[in-house]
Amino acid sequence: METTLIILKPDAVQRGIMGRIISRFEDKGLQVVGAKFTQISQDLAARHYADHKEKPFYAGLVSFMTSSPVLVLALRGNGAIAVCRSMMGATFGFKADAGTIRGDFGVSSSFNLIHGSDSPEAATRELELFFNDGEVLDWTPAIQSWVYDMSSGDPE
Ligand code: IDP
Ligand code: MG
Repeated sequence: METTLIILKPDAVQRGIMGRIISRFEDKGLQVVGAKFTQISQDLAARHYADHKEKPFYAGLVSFMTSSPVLVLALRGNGAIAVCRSMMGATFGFKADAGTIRGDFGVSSSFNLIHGSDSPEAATRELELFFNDGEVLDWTPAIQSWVYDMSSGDPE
């Protein structure tokens, strides 16, 4: 089981499509194990996007991400990091495939609705940035034994 860090960005919150995006992940079988509605500080945005510091879009990205509240989620499931990336679609809405979140809900290059960790290392780092100890909860969904084959004792 993997846990990934998802951010429903300011445009997703302002456009009122948080619910529809969360429903896609729930429909897939991913489990919400953490959630936080917050406005990201300059410092947190800078730490989160440190790898992009030299990019021409960096200043605009930090300004966008701090401009209005976001919903930060921790999602858990089998292969959750790659599953979420594939459900998100390509970075730019106008290039993202239909059927993906970015492909279905957006057409912009910078307002692209959602962030998702891109590797296990990034997920660990980002979950620690956004969630304090005890804020990511281990709980067993009632439907787990129908989402996964639990006959071996572990989810398959
Ligand atoms: P990702 O979110 O698909 O992983 P990254 O390349 O890691 O894409 O870029 C991080 C974020 O920076 C993107 O989600 C998008 O909001 C923004 N971004 C990336 N490239 C551009 C660009 O060329 N113009 C404007 N914003 C960009
Ligand atoms: Mg990225």
